Amino acid sequence: MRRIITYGTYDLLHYGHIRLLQRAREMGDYLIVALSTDEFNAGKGKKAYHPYEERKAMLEAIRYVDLVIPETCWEQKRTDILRYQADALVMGDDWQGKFDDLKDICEVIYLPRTDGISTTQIKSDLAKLGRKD
Ligand code: C2G
Repeated sequence: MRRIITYGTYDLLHYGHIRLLQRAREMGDYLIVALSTDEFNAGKGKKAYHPYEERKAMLEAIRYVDLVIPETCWEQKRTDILRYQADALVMGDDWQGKFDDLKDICEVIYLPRTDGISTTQIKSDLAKLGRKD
């Protein structure tokens, strides 16, 4: 069984996220998503619209996702990969090169991001709508 792992915040879930998860899952037989906790996001200077438990429930409802675990720090990837016996770490290419240090224990694959959509874009578009009302 080829096991894939990926990391992210997955806030305001959108088709860019879904396409990443679908492509990641199709690279193996089992997909683990390490989901940023609210506390970890605070450290990234991000405040998710949906709290962790809601973001986790949404990911668990996606057919491509087999397991959701918490991401509490940047440094846990190596431990996660070994603990969950991940064969590949898959991320969008906005992270190109950032995780190459893990190539000694698994494949590291960066997939093209989906253009034209992001959580930030959604928030800014909605804010504009709010100003028009
Ligand atoms: N993504 C994508 N296309 C988009 C938006 C996001 O392919 N239009 C991908 C990102 O490249 C990432 C995943 O979807 O692989 C989740 O994106 P975010 O929730 O924005 O995650 P991020 O803030 O990048 O956190 O330790 C790594 C971090 O937890 C990653």
